[in-house]
Amino acid sequence: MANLILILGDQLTTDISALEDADPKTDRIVMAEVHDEASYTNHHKKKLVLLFSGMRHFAQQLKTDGWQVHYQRYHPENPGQSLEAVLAQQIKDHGSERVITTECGEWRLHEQVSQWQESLGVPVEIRPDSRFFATKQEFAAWAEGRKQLRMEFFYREMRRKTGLLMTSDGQPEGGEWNYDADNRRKWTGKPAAPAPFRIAPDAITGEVIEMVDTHFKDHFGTTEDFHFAVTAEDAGQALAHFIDFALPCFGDFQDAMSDDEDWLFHSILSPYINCGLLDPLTVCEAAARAWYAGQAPINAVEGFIRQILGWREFVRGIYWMTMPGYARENRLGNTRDLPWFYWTGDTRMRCMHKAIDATRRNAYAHHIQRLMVTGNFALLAGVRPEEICDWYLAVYADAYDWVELPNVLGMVMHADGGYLGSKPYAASGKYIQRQSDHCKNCHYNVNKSTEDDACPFNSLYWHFIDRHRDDFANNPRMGMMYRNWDRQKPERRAALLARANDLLDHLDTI
Ligand code: FAD
Ligand code: DLZ
Repeated sequence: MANLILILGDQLTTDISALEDADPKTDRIVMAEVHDEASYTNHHKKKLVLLFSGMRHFAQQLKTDGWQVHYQRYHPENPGQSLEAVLAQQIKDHGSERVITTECGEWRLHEQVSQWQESLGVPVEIRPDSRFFATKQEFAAWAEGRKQLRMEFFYREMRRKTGLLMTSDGQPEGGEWNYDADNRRKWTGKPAAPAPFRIAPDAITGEVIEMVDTHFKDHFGTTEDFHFAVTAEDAGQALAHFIDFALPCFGDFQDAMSDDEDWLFHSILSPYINCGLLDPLTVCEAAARAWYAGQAPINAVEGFIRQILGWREFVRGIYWMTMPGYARENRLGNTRDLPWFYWTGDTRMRCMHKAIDATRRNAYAHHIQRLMVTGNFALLAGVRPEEICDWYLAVYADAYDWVELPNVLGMVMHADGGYLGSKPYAASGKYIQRQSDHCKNCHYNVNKSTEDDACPFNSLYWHFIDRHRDDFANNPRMGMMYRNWDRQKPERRAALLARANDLLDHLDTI
């Protein structure tokens, strides 16, 4: 039977389930750069380059391996500007009898693919995505009957299932499941942070950069200094670079931020893992090997593996269990628009400027910048979840709805009523001061709260606490905050709320 096998831009691996049992003699692989996928959000230019160049390299590899590949390069005048249109034309041209694909990662596209059997007039087989540790069904079975879901318990299941960092008698290596308490050090410049892995653009990437600069010039960010890997081989080198140079300090400085360093000791592997260039098990095994070989401490290796085996799987499970309703959640009733400086970085708040500027240049910011700076600010300011989710989906090279949405709507905005996290990660400027050196270079004074030059995070924090008393006062993890707030003198509380209200009225100019 002659099949069309559709491989999406974030499925760049020969281990993808759509290729299982495929026959290079009769089956035809389809890959297409299309306007619909390239423009459903304002994708960062570097993400477009990564995916289009990654797709072109992967298609070339498939052809070299003997596959028949139909590859459509992007052009605004191509007749097929959606995946469905490209498939329809291929079916017409080749009389293909069936379409095979691996389930996609976004509800938006999933809904379309589910209609294809009818619209294309041939059977469409949608196979599970086997690149995850837990199937959707396994996660749903684990979650069933639980009122709140906690990553830690799911993570332990995944440790037991995979045997990662487990002793032969089923105990966690080192005696503890979680070494997070050791992972909160501030970074003061020593040890020096390693430069991130870089690879110079080859001719294919060069062509893609030119194309993106021509046809996607209004998209966020820049293609300048593009240095991501675009092949599995080079992504493997990026993994080796991380294990050798950054993993040993990953744990210690996992929650640190710096005015001078964009990347610190993070792996910068999410863009590759999410588009298929790296396999999550390979990544976790490489980290575990470093611990067994004495090259990295347990707090670093466990902390790193937990992010992939725990958080990444956990948010994916939640996404598929709760969509499409999850995307509409707004349990804190936020109504504010996203301040314009999220797109420009043009704000006097040093930490915000630094995080947004790095995002614009690199299509990357590390977890603490996303969670405790840009995320924390949106939470405190009461930005509508839909708007802040759209921003996060657009600006990062690793962003796909399945991973971005639960992180933003659940973890950051607490818009799901605490289904994903037991308490909001709301924090004042003190947290940012403790974890970074931004405050010493800031226009605002982190030690002030009510004055004109006071750090905006301080009064906005108390405004958040005050306006959400009904939501959080009975939360055992928030009780102390309410006691602290209630202990303050009425004049002090009034001054804090006045300062916050003034900031909220002038968000675009702070
Ligand atoms: P490292 O710090 O080196 O972590 C190692 C790996 O763990 C990452 O590569 C990633 O695969 C995984 N990981 C870590 N934390 C998470 C998490 N919370 N959820 C899922 N995987 C995780 N991650 C994305 O891949 N895509 C997104 O669109 C995305 N949006 C986010 C939005 C917000 C508001 C927040 C708070 C987090 C978001 N994350 C997202 C999670 C995390 O910030 C990124 O995975 C991480 O910063 C990627 O950089 P890294 O590869 O250097 O990660
Ligand atoms: C993100 C993306 C972009 C920008 N472009 C394409 C594309 O042109 N062709 C394609 O097959 N896939 C692309 N992708 C990835 C898809 O949007 C992705 O598969 C879905 O968002 C589901 O995760």
